[in-house]
Amino acid sequence: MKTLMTSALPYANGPLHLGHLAGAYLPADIYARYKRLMGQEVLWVCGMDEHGAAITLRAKSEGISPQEIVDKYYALDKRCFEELGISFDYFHRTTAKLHHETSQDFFLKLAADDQFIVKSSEQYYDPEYKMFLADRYIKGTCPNCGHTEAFGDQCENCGKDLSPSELIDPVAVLSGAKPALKETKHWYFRLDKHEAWLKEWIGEGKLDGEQHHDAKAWKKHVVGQCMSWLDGGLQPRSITRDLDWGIPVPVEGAEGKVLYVWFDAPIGYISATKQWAKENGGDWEDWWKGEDSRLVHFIGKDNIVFHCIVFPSMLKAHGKYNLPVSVPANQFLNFEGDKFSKSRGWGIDLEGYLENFKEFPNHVDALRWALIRNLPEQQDADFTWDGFTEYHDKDLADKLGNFINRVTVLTHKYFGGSVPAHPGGEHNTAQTQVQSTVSSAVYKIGQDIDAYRFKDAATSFVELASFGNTYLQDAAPWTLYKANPDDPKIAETMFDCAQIAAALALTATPFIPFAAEKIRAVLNQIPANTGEWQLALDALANGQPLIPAGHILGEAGVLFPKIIDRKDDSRNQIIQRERDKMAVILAAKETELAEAGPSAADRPEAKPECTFDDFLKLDLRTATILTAEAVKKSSKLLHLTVDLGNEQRSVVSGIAKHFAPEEVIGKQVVCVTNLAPRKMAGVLSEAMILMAEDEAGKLVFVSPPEGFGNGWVVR
Ligand code: B3M
Ligand code: ZN
Repeated sequence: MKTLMTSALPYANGPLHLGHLAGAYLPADIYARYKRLMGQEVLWVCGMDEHGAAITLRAKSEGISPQEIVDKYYALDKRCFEELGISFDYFHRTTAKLHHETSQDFFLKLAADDQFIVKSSEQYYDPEYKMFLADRYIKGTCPNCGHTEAFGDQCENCGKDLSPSELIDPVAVLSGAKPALKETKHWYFRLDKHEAWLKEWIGEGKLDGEQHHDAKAWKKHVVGQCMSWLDGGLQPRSITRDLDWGIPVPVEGAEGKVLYVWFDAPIGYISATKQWAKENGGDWEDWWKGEDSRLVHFIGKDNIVFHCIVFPSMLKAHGKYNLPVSVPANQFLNFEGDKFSKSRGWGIDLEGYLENFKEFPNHVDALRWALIRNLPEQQDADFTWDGFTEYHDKDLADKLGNFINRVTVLTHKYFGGSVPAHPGGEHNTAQTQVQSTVSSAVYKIGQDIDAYRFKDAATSFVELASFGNTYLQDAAPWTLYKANPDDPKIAETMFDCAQIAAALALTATPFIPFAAEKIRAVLNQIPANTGEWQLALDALANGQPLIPAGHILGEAGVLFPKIIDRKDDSRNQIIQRERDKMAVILAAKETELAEAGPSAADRPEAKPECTFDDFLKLDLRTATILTAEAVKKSSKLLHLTVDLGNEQRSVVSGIAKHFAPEEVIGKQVVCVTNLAPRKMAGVLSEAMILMAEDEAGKLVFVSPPEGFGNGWVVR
């Protein structure tokens, strides 16, 4: 079985940041590298998404042509991906002639099969620019959440899929004019005709009555988003736009119209495969239609519907194409507690990281590793420079690098660098604890990667490195050597450690490919080859060593110089410069907030109306905090005892980031006393203290004025 992999085509309208890497590219790279090491056939295609209103808007704002924009970002993204070790088999672009032809042919086939309806409708038109207002050319208030800067195709605040006509108080982005409504016609893909089979395919993994994939193996948030879309009912979907940048609609009567970017972009996966086949003598159709080929889409969560509902419907409507067996969409990565924001300079883009960290040892692997250890696989995650430092120093320097270095140094010291024979003979390793630990670790890391559980795979990798360090420390060959340099236990220990080191060097490759090559060099091994992981599994299963006795190791060295290093602060200074940039932005934001004062827009959204009876259900009473202490397993919680007049209660409150325990003792508060008791971080909470949150997110007590007694009812 071979695997055709795709990663979401990045829009060519701006730089990529760490969040993009953690979403559709780094997970896919781990997967592709592993599959190749297992000797399994993989083709991984991607490319630039170079059409769409967002690009023409960017071109207008930079005063250059759309082609110049896409050329700029194609070159930038391609270079950044290469430097970061993102090992696509082909990186195409949707302005390529072959893509235009492929998309137009796809359109014509669907048109011939009556998969479209042509409808005229009134659309917003900019009287000044004399153009219809598609998607990003129009902004207005989101009908769903009230966000005043929602686009004509999506509200970036609540993520709702919109059409321009749904916007409240629409405004033309370019001219600022109030748009007029004008008649125009568009081609609509009959997505509604696909609702029934999609429900069965997404919900049960079945296609035309056959089991197509394991629906339970799909991520819950992917299935959830699709099912809520499907439950809302599918409508015919407009797939043409009145724009002058894009792929011309290849039929009579469509002058001045182009294919909607989300119609042609996924076809970009097909044209990329075609281009690869053209240049490498492959059979593109076999990858897309062959029975022995499986399709996997790697994306971020904002692209789920397009990859699980719209594109599969297009493929099914066209006929004979395989549908994806998995779409392991990641959630979002935030940066230091907030969303990445180019406009606010919050975050770091790939180009910026590669430039600012180029003096940092192993800068690419350090970033890859920090992202992998904190991937937003099931829920959003937060990248922090503290986390970056900790993952690098604890995992890579202290555990991995330290172990490889010690094994090499000691093998040179006791055996002249030659891996000693295991006293019980090489086949003896089949029964040793080390052999079974290494074997199950190499297998588990692979199984986790195969199941898109990359964080678990990385954790198992770290556990193997920790096992190596513990095994070496417990064996203490340096003590044995002092007592008796010929103690066979020394040879056994160093032979076993060489096996653990070899397993680490091999299994590091999908995660930190450049450092893995360096580790292999220290072990005097060439970079891991296609199929080598499978060969390692076979060897381990047969009790064969990964590194045979007599193998001469290379020279030891410090593979990962630590960031927090008393003698050399240079690496930490590189990070400190990034922290300083953040501090400037945060200070500017606080000044802006202070000057602007509280604005209605900052207020959290009002909750839905409730009845007076709802309110009467709450039992609110005054109380005094008697004791307060931190909760061991949490940085956010304090454990309090409150006096309610006729009784005392244990309360757990999320205020530890705002108040020290000693600050709150004696405070008079208002409590909700009839919530069901529950445990938080293992501590029982029998009431809740009312707090208010100011614009900057600071908590303050909702306290009665002086002189209140405890247990007085608040109504
Ligand atoms: N460029 C959207 C995005 O970057 C789009 C992905 C296309 S994949 C076919 O989020
Ligand atoms: Zn919204």
